[in-house]
Order: sequence, then structure tokens, then C-alpha cells
Amino acid sequence: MTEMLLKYFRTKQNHVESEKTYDSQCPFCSMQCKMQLIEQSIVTRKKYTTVGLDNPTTQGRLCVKGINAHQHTFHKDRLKYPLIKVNGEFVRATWEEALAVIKSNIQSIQERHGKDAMAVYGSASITNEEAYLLGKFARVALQTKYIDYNGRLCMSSAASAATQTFGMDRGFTNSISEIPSSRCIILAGTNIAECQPTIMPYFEKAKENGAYIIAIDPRETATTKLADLHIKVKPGTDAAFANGVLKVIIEEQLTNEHFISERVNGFEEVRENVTSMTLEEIESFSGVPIEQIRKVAHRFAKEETGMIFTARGVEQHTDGSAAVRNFLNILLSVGKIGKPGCGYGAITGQGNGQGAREHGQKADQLPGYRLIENEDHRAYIAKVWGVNEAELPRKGVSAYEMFEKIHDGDISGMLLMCSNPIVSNPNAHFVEEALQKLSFLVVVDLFVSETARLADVILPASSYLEDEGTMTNVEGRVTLREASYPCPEEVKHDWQILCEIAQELGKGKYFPFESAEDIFNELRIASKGGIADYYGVTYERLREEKGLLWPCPTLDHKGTVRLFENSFAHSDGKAKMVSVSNVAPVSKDEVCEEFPLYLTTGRVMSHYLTGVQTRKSASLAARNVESHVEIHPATALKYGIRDETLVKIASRRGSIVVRSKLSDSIRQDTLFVPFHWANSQNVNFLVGKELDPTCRMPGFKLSAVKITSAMDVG
Ligand SMILES: Nc1nc2c(c(=O)[nH]1)N[C@H]1C(S)=C(S)[C@@H](COP(=O)(O)OP(=O)(O)OC[C@H]3O[C@@H](n4cnc5c(=O)[nH]c(N)nc54)[C@H](O)[C@@H]3O)O[C@H]1N2
Ligand SMILES: Nc1nc2c(c(=O)[nH]1)N[C@H]1C(S)=C(S)[C@@H](COP(=O)(O)OP(=O)(O)OC[C@H]3O[C@@H](n4cnc5c(=O)[nH]c(N)nc54)[C@H](O)[C@@H]3O)O[C@H]1N2
Ligand code: SF4
Ligand SMILES: [Mo]
Repeated sequence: MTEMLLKYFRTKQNHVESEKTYDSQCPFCSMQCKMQLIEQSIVTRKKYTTVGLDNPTTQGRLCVKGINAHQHTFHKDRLKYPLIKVNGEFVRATWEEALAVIKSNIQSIQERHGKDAMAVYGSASITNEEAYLLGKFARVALQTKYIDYNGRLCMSSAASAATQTFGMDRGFTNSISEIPSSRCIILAGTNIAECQPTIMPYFEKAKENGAYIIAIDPRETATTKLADLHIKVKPGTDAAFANGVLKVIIEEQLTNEHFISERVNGFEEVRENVTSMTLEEIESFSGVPIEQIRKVAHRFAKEETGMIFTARGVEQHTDGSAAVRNFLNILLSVGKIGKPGCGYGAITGQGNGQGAREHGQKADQLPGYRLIENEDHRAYIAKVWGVNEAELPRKGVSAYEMFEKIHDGDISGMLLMCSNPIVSNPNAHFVEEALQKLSFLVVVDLFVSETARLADVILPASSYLEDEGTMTNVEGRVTLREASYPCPEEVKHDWQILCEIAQELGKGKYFPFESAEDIFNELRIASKGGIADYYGVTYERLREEKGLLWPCPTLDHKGTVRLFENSFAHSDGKAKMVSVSNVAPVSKDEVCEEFPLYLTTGRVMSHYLTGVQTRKSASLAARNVESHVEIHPATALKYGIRDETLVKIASRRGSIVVRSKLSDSIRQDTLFVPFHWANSQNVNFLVGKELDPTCRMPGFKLSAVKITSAMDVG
């Protein structure tokens, strides 16, 4: 380095007047990478840098989203005061004014239309404490049965499949550290390289150790590049493909007979089901050559150890829960679970995608995975909450169905925390109309999102840098997110906001909390004896032991690293196999002459969900400034589409305009559009309203569409 440069850097350094550091965890995906914000004061401005911190799951790694996470938090558009809509315009209000408006509207709606006329819509990006409190808020402060959350659109298929098959749902049955020792790994409908980048070294290590990796995806992605075998399945046919693999395993006697007879129910039914099918049928239905189906069956059955991972590619279909169950059928048929290097992982999505599905935000659920329709569970929780069991509402409906209830006139008001459903729900025009139809909408957010624009009151929430609490990561490890950055201006924590509204409604005595830790201590008791038992977890232990994997029922319990070693969670200790049909029970959007192509949707590395946060980050937004459609060059040629031009994509429900991106990495019959953009690029205008009948998951990953150049007339 020259003298001049050195002098320059020294002078620059001298300008740093003070430096402060703040620990937290990334606000984005389920890896929950631990991080530190370094804030330097340089003359009149502040400079922020984010660095990774060591921890058992991500070992100090960060991806590009984590490194830039602070950018949206300090963005000028961050909400800093409550806003109330007056004559169609948002005006700044005090908390007292906002709370008074909320109280009078909630009371008048509930007096006129009954308690259930108020609904609550929650999120898996909030802490365990807040998810727990939101469930309690709905049932105790509002006494409504209508509560559900955005995780319905995310984890519900996997959760329902694991519950049916194993008797309980913790995303990973094993610790993440076992991945490198597995000999054969199936990655089904997951793009970890872009969606959970800091997990990749575990799979890279497995590969170095000689593992055979199979990826199932209609597109080549940074993840499928890691694989030894890429199955380019036709969208929506994973259940059939898994039947093919099962058929080969069973007919070629590659099953683990001892495991099946000791630990599994229902095998005979599955055997009969696959015997009635032919591999030729499955090949033509799924687009996967028989020889590849055979290869997967042979490799997975014959290697000593094996793991299967699924994510939204398999799960976000109207038969998503059945498709996942069929992958679990494969796992059970060869006995690859409950042992080192053998198990299942549903790759969780949002930061608290695991914890937020356990403690009572779901329509049919009470804390600790208890059920709202189970009399014993109701009695236990009523006692913890100090309410009368008979006053606890019964079960409500799923996230999307709440918008149907608004159209039906059953719901008139909604409190929505940490979600942007106009962009994230299927049939988005219908959802937008529903939100417009509400007589009162309160949105709690960091920004004026597309959905918040329709609110009557917007309340400013704190961010990952400011809001302390626990988050349960992809492994099922409960972690403590330290967060001590001061809240800007009049911003409050989500949990404080709920306590204050409850107080305003005269229910303050049930919400006496002074800190997140106070709430956690009640959650511990509420979850005690439940499936997701957190009783043994304390803030002190989380700090000392760097997180604990649940169930952790007592203070001296070490947490449960590997599940199902000796028994499953059904009452007889056995796992349950149930046969799966090749064809979805709810018809999928079929292609036809008018809509000849499959559309599937998903993510890119630099944006997060509906993009409200990442579109505000200069470094991330610059990587993908707008949406695009991935299309095969042969398909583009057929429909007269040139590269990098605007195209119109239409389904039976609506149309969007995005830029074309020609790529031979995608199937010729399939288009791919990410869902991080709104308005004319909101891909959910195209997605249909049909739901999986078991778990109410929408079919985000399959719509029938047509594509035309946007320059064409008509
Ligand atoms: N960068 C980034 N990371 C994220 C997020 C984000 O928005 N951006 N979101 C987080 C959240 S909440 C979630 S849920 C996860 C999602 O993580 P993933 O589920 O991995 O992400 P997706 O891109 O939705 O879908 C994964 C893959 O499924 C493929 N696919 C589509 N249709 C099918 C099909 O029918 N069968 C099969 N086998 N595959 C199919 C797609 O081509 C895609 O590559 O990511 C988390 N991490
Ligand atoms: N077509 C299609 N649609 C999909 C999917 C798909 O693959 N394809 N994936 C689905 C999946 S998996 C998911 S998880 C959903 C998610 O979709 P959404 O639930 O809409 O999630 P976000 O876009 O993260 O919206 C979160 C909102 O909360 C705000 N926010 C962030 N942090 C906080 C906080 O701490 N407190 C509060 N109060 N607000 C906060 C953000 O500014 C943002 O406005 O989308 C689903 N929709
Ligand atoms: S987005 Fe996920 S992988 Fe990337 S830094 Fe954040 S938590 Fe880690
Ligand atoms: Mo998700």
C-alpha cells in the first residue's frame, strides 16, 4: 500500500468518533444467523456494518440478505408514529388517539355483529413470545375464533404430513450437524442455495464425504447443481414420482422388513396402492424417465444412511400434505429414521417458521401444539390464562378462508400483524377486495406495505435490532435473539402493542407483561406437557447453552437432538403410512389449449417474500430491480417472446406484466416467476383459490397460464 493510501485510511479512521455494537439475529429466513450490527459515528453521519457471530447452527456465516438487513431498518420510510386514516389520507396520531380509535371500532363491531366479527391475522416472522401472545389476544382479549397466520401459506403441508405420519411436527427430526454424515440425500422442491444459503456447507460437506445427492425441481438452480442426479419433475407431480420410487423399493424387495414390522402401521395399504400402478403411467404423468425413478429407489434404499428434505416446491400444492407424506412413506419403507444420518427435514421458511406454528396462532391450536377442540387441552390452557374454559372460542378457519368470511359478511374487522396478504395470498384480487370491504383494519408493520395502505390505523412495530425474544430455527433449536437497539421515535414492540390494546379493551389483567421474558415464562407453563414442550427452556439457559432443541420438558433436560430413536409420537409408538393417490383430491389448474403452460412461483436470492423489506434495501434491490419470468428458449420461440422484453402472463384469474429471461435450465412446459413484487407484477393475481383439503395450503406452485409479448395487441 502506498504512503498516500495509508494516510488516507488513517485519516478516515480518525473520523470514527465512536463505535457501538448490537447483537441480533437476521430478520429473514429460518437459519436465524446470529449477527452483530456495528454502528460507527463519523462526523455527522452514522455508518452501519453487519457481521456474523458464531453459533451452533450457522457458525458465523451470513448471506447477502443478512449482510444488508440493516438497510431497510434505517430506511427513511420506516414507520415511526401511529397513523390514522382521515378522509382517505394517513395522518400522524398519538398512541392514545390510535388506541382510542381501535377500542371504539372493535367495541362497536363486536356489539353489532358478535365477538367473531373481529379477526386476527398473524405471522411467523414474529418471536415465540409474540406469536403466543397473539393467540391469547384473539381468544382472551377479543374472544374471537377467527385467528390464523401467514405460516398457513408456508409450513402447513409439512406440519400436517409430519403430524399424520410421525404423530408430531418438528421440522428437522435430527440436528443439522448430522447432514454431513448422511450417505444419500434427497432434496425435494427446495432451493436452499438461494433460500437458506448458510445451510449449504452442511450439504457440501456431505458431498465431500461421498454422499449421493438427488434434487427434484422443474428447474436447474444453484441447489440442483450440487446434485449427482437432478429429477426435472413436471410441477405438481411429486406425489406420483414418490409412488414410483416406492413401487420399485417394494417390488424389488429393497424394504427394511424388520423396521416396518416393528415400527410402522399401514404398510400393506401402501404396497397395494403402488402395486396397482405402472411405472409407465407414472413416467408419463410426472415426466420422469423410469430409469431415473429406479435409480433414486436403488440409491436411497441401498445406501447405509439417508435423509429426505422437502420445501415449498413439493408442499405448496393442493395435494401438498399428501405429497410430503409420500416422501415420508419412502423414508419409513427403508427404515431410514431415528438413527444417525437418517431422518426427515422440512426446510422451514420464515425466521420463526417453526416456533410460530407451535404456540396458538393457528385456527385450531392452543400453545404447545395443543388443540382447541380437545377438552383436556382447553381446560389446561384456560387454567393457565385464568379464564373460564367455556369462554374460550372454538376453532376458526385458515388464512385465505378468513378473506372468504369477510366477503360472506361474517368478519367485519381485522388486526393484522407482520404480513402483506394482498401480495402473498392466492387469488389476490379477491383478497384485496375483501380487505377493502372491512369496516375496520388495523395493520402493525415496519412500513406502509401494499396491505397497510388499506388500513384505518397503522401501528409502528420494532425490528429485529430492537425487539428481544426467542426464535425457533430450522433445526427446532430455540434461540434467544438479543436485541437492544433503541426503538426509533414512538415505535413499540409487537408484544407491547398487544398488551396496550388489551388494556384499552379492559382485559389488561390478562396481559400484565413488562418484558418478552415475562411472556416467555408464561409460554413455558402453557406449553408444559404439550408436544412442543418448552418448560425446561429459560433465557438464562439459552444464553449459556447457545440454544436448545425442543422438546425440553424440565430444567435439567438437555433438549432433544434426535427424534424417534425408539418410538414415534402416536399413542402406540408406531409411525403411520397412508397411501397417496397420483392425482390431487382437489383438481389442480389444468393446462388446456387457451392456457397451455404451467406456471410455478418462488424466490430469488436477494429478495424476501413480498419484498416490503428487501425492496427498500439499496444493495439488495439493485440485484433484482423488477420481477421476471424464466422461460425456455424453445417455448419463447414458439410464443414469439424475445429475451429481456416485457411479456404478459395470464391465467383464468388475471394477468401480470414482467420481463422475460430466457434460460434452458427450466422445463419447456413450465414458466417460473418470483413473488417479491406487487401491483402489475403481483404473481398472486394468477394463482387460484383452491386449497389442500387437509391443511388448507394454496396451490402456489401450479397455475395454467398463457404468455404473450406485452407489445402484442389484445
Ligand atoms: N432469498 C430468499 N430466501 C428465503 C425466502 C425468500 O423470500 N427469499 N423466503 C423464506 C421462506 S418464508 C420460505 S417458505 C423458504 C422457501 O424456500 P424454497 O421452498 O426452497 O423456495 P421456493 O423458491 O419457493 O421453491 C423451491 C423450489 O421449488 C421448485 N418447484 C416449483 N414447483 C415445484 C414442483 O411442483 N415440484 C418440485 N419438486 N419443485 C418445484 C422451484 O423451482 C424452486 O426452485 O425460503 C425462505 N428463504
Ligand atoms: N405465489 C406465491 N405466493 C406465496 C409464496 C410462494 O412461494 N409463491 N410463498 C408463501 C410463503 S411460504 C409465505 S411465508 C408468505 C409470506 O408472505 P407475507 O406474510 O406477506 O410476508 P412478508 O412479505 O414478509 O410480510 C411481512 C410484513 O411484515 C412487516 N414486518 C417485518 N418484520 C416485522 C415485525 O417484526 N413486526 C411487524 N409488525 N411487522 C413486520 C414487513 O414490513 C412486511 O410488510 O407468502 C406466501 N405466498
Ligand atoms: S437470510 Fe437466512 S441465511 Fe441469509 S443471513 Fe439471514 S438467516 Fe442467514
Ligand atoms: Mo414461507
